[in-house]
Amino acid sequence: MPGTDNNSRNQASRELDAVVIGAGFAGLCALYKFRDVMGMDVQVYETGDGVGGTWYWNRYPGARCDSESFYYCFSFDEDLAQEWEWTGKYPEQPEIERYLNHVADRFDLRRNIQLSTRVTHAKFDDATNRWEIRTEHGECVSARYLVTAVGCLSDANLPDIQGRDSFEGESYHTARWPKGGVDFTGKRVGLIGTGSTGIQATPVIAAAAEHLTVFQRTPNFTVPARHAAFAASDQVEIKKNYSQIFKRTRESPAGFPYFPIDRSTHDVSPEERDEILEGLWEEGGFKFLWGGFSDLLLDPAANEIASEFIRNKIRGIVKDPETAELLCPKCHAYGSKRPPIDTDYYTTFNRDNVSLVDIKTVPIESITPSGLRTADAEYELDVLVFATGFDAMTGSLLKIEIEGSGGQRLADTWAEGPRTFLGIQVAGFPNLFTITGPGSPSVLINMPVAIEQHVDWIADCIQHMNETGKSRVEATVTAQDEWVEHVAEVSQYSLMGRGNSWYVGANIPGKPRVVSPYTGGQPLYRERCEAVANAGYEGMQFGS
Ligand code: N01
Repeated sequence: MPGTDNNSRNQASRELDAVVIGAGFAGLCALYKFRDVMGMDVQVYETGDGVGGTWYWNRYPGARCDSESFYYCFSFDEDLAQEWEWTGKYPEQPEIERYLNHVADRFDLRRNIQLSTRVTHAKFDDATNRWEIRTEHGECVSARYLVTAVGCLSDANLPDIQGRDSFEGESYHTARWPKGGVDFTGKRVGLIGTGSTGIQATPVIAAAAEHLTVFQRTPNFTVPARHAAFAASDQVEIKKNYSQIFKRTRESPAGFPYFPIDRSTHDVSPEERDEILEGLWEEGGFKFLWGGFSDLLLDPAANEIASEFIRNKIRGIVKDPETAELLCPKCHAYGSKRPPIDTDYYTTFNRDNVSLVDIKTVPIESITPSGLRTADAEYELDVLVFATGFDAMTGSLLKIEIEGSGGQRLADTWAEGPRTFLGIQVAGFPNLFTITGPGSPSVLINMPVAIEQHVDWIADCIQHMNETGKSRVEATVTAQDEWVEHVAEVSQYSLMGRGNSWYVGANIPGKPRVVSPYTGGQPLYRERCEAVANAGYEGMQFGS
């Protein structure tokens, strides 16, 4: 059995204060807060054989964070922030994985983390107000609280393409990449998917492979990252300003230490507008979306101006006009799908060893033992890469068989789409807390900021229960219904819910189409969470 060195392996009927599922950013943060700050008895279970979550699994070539390193990290410990040295602006996967391992060691978290252990079942007992949690190894523990830290983008989506398993070459999903890497030398590689992952992986695979064929269903807008290494003076400046940087990440709409500019695209002349967009393109990163104009995600006409600006960049960069036009998104607004940022994506299509295949017009018919077949061509491949994304927001939660009060199943309760109160609690599932759950800003803001806010809020709620002698808490149906309605209403003002993306579950056949993340921005969301807590957890009912 894997992980036998872990301490809780033989304690099948252990009584815990909390079980946390997942040892990525969220699980590590929760363990630290609950155990070291609150003094709780906590056990973390993690499927992987290392900590890191997203940054453990996504080790594909080119994997790099799209948020800047110095604020894509924990703020809960000043010394941690001061001692860790980020090497540059956008850290690569190994660097973030190292950081999270450092956090696990620095706070001695590993002694309460059981690796290589998937939680399969969780059942709430109304008689004891406790969760009974079972793992794939047959262990069973009891906990007052069940806290899910399973990630929003962790359930890899391997599309059900005919003949998929008949392929005789190597095939990999980007989120299940082998630890030793993949040698592409002299190989013909096919890559399916042009989301953030495919866009990061394409240039790196192209540089190593004999030939890379990118199978594109939907072209995507991407803006250059402009990655740069930090100079020693950058480090000094960041560390000097850390308290201010972290404060700003908690106050800004997207959890970055920057505030969006309050200026409409229509407030300036076309020349000035182009100059601003050009400046943002040169600067690179997410700022293109919110650093120039405030209406790109609100006004289709404003959005179209930015969209056309990017299309013209593609036409300028990609030498073959037919390929350039294929790479130009024309059916969705910029930002209606999560915008990628890239390093050399479009220029990669100028390489002789790279070709682009439009599978929207001529779909994939099947995967064959020797490659892939579309309606009009056969592609001989040695390696097939699936950069096909995730069953986002709900996939990993629903993989666990969760039974709440009265034996109701989470999968049934969410059959028409997820329903939560603040994205943290679910009516009918007492003492369950979902870190960055659907209905919270989660993926739309800088994740460590979203995670720390949830962990703090959950800890305060548990503290309130301890002080008032309660052993059971759950959202009321009324409060949950109102929140779900609010999330849906707010989403109507944004273009984010209008693309066929994982934001709305459109990437998974048969998944109910619901805008899962809260699009109202961090300040409004935090205000609401604080108001609920300050009113004695209004909208939640307690029992003993
Ligand atoms: O997944 P995606 P991703 N046949 O769902 C295509 C985060 N992230 O892994 O658009 C053919 O965005 C699909 O086509 P279409 C980030 O939040 C962060 O790239 O559905 N194609 C699409 O092109 C991101 O948004 C970072 O038509 C199929 C692609 O696969 C999220 O993760 C880095 C298909 C999937 O794109 C997910 O990104 C990377 C099929 N059957 C990712 N099924 C960093 O910040 C799907 N596709 C580091």
